[in-house]
Amino acid sequence: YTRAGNTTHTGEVHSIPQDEQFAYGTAGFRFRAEKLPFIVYRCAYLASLRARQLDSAIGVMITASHNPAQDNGVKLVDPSGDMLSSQWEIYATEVINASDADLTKVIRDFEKNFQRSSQSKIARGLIHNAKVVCGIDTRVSGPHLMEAARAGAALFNVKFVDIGVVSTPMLHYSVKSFNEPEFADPTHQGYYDAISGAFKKLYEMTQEPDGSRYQPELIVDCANGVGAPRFRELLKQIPKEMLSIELRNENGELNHGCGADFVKIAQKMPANFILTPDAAPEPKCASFDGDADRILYFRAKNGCQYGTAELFDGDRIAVLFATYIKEQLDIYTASKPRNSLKMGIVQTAYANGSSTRFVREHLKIEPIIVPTGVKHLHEAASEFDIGVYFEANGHGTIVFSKHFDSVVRRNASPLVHLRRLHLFSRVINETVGDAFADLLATEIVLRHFGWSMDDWNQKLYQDVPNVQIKVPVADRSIFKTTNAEQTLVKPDGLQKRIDEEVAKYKDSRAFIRPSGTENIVRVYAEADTLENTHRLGKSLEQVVL
Ligand code: NG1
Ligand code: ZN
Repeated sequence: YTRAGNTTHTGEVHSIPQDEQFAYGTAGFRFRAEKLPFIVYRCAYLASLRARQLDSAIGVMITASHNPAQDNGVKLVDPSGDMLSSQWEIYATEVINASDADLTKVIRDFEKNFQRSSQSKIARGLIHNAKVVCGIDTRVSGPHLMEAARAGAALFNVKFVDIGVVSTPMLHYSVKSFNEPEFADPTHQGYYDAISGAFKKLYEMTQEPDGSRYQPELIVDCANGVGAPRFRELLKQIPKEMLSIELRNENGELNHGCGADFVKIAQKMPANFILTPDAAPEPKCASFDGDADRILYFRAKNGCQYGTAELFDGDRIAVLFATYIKEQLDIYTASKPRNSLKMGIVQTAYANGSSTRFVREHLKIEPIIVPTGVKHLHEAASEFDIGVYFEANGHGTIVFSKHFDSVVRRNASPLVHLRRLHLFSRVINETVGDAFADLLATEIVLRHFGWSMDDWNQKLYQDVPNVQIKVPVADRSIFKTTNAEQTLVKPDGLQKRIDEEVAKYKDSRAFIRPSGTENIVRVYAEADTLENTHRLGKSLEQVVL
């Protein structure tokens, strides 16, 4: 697994130039699968080093999420199931970018540094828990990359645990479970039991209000990815009377014409779904992405172009969760004002303007806006006792503080709203956004309020019409932003032109930022009508070109 001898899953050597540079982006390293064997090998080696340094399990997830089937990627997961620490992202970049000739020296320097901190522990026989835990998604290149990871971890003689084909959130959950055995059993079954167990208990405690319009039927688009086999297994734990779910897009081409990213960007019904609401309506649908860390709800949109989907996106799920939590918290705070729990909501600039307004005006919470990338959202959300974070694309979860632990989880309170909060926090996968967990949590809350899709739509807020356009560019690094990516500072003069275009429309908002994962610039625009949104989007596309 060298740059020169980078052997791919097809058995060919796809050698990598000695000076080709790679960066650890918001999604780790992600490219065409041919590039990855030597990258995965070095990443797993680095994971083994970190595992020894912290005497903990460290995760290696091999996936390219919503990208096409030919791609793959790798990212590392820290002991509590969080994303890798920023300092180690820099180390990862350094180790991957070394030439074959320099690698031994780079590695030796690292080992010297890190052994110094872990040496005494090793000497005292205190290294028991160091291991590299590795999972893959359903791509054909996965098993070969798993072997590259195994070889990388072996370099430093650290135990390697292959957990097979899993969703990204399952890998995060397993890593935390290995390090905190009281959290859950570190197996697929352990994850299913923990999440579905909390769901079933909370279901029993949830009373549908009189006149409830909640429907337990749901059709799920699995993006032909890992959600299909793994969610099918999880659902075996949940009685049909509680949730009646039909899975579609289980075995076709990964992310092709389906999946959460497709539905979000195209705002269209995915393949194998009825396209019009007239024929036989499919009232409630949801879509996972390829590695099942994102989820969107949707349905066919009335009175629109054939195939148009009405989205219930990450913002709407976040607001739904926050509304439920606030209801429980308000009852609690009324009785214990001095031991209050603080809830925060974190969004990015892509959040629909109406959702931001709703949070501010109705939930009375000032939303925190951070740059794109789960890492930023997770970090900001961790400042609260209950930190709800979601990207509009459906990646999100809720994180809970130590104070929450002691007030809610460790205190077996007889108060029903606290027990609800406790169980809700266990349905949620607090390590990372999880399509399965978020789906179960959404269904619980809709049932609690007695809401249909119509209710969920009408009782919160109406989305401002919006559009997202991908504009291919030669060099996206010339675009520099500030103000949580909402203002362009480079190239000179562009922001002024954006402002001029935006000023031509009512209720408008727009920004342009370089993608961190693709060689494109993204244009985002909102305006009073869909037509105006498209006009504004098009004119901004011209500004970039
Ligand atoms: P980029 O390509 O930087 O916009 C995309 C998503 C992010 C995040 C990452 C990681 C949008 C607008 N951007 O980032 O939210 O999910 O991929 O996969 O959806
Ligand atoms: Zn994903």
